[in-house]
Amino acid sequence: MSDFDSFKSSGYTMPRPFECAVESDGVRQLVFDLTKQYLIEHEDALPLTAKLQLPFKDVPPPQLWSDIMNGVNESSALQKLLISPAIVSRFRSLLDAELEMFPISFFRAQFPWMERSVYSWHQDMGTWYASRVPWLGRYRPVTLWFSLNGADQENSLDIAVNSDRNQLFSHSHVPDQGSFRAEIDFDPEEKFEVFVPKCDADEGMFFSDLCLHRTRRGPGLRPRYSVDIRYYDPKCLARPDVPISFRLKRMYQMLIGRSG
Ligand SMILES: O=C(O)CCC(=O)C(=O)O
Repeated sequence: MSDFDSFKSSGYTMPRPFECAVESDGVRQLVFDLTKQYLIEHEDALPLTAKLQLPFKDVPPPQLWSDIMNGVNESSALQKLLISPAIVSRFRSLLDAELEMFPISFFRAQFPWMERSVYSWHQDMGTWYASRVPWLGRYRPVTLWFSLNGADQENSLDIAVNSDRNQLFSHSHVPDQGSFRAEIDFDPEEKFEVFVPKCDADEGMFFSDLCLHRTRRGPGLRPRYSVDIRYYDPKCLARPDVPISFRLKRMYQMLIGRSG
């Protein structure tokens, strides 16, 4: 099935490779430079991707996570990856439209022992719908979850298949994360089939802004690095069903000019 057909029918696509190793190596090098002193012993000659798959010797200082997140998210290397032709052209064929980059496109370091890097069930739109930037909730960006060092069934994501039903659930605030918890009164694992992607470095999958998903917390001291890359069609407006309480929260946040 093509990406387009699978996205339309189930709200996500299978992981596939992207030809952007030059750009993603720029990001990998930055991550490696920041983490190398904390990794288990290794040969210098090891390929960069393999270096990023090494576990840490020990739990590194918590500041390391913030340093990587800030260092990479503010880097020109990440910007180059976000606009790499291989990535933009795949968004274009998926959306078949003029595209704009959505301003929320983040590098993520998943350290299994760090609660703040493990996200529970949420829809991406729920994380920005009630933010202080009202225009974000007007569009339907698609997320490309792009892997920098591979992910397997232990440490990737749970994707609730067919959970994109034009319904946005209320989302509540999670300390140190943001509006990342869907307020749902059902267990997505009981209601939906759950797809757990497995991918190599430089592979990625698309999913919709209303698709329920969560982090799978990996084992041990092995980090997982990914980038959420988002583009949207400015002609396609979001019209999901939203509970009145979440609509009111959005109005309130807009009035007081704070994010929720
Ligand atoms: O990479 C992850 O574990 C989850 C990221 C995610 O769901 C998000 O940023 O919306």
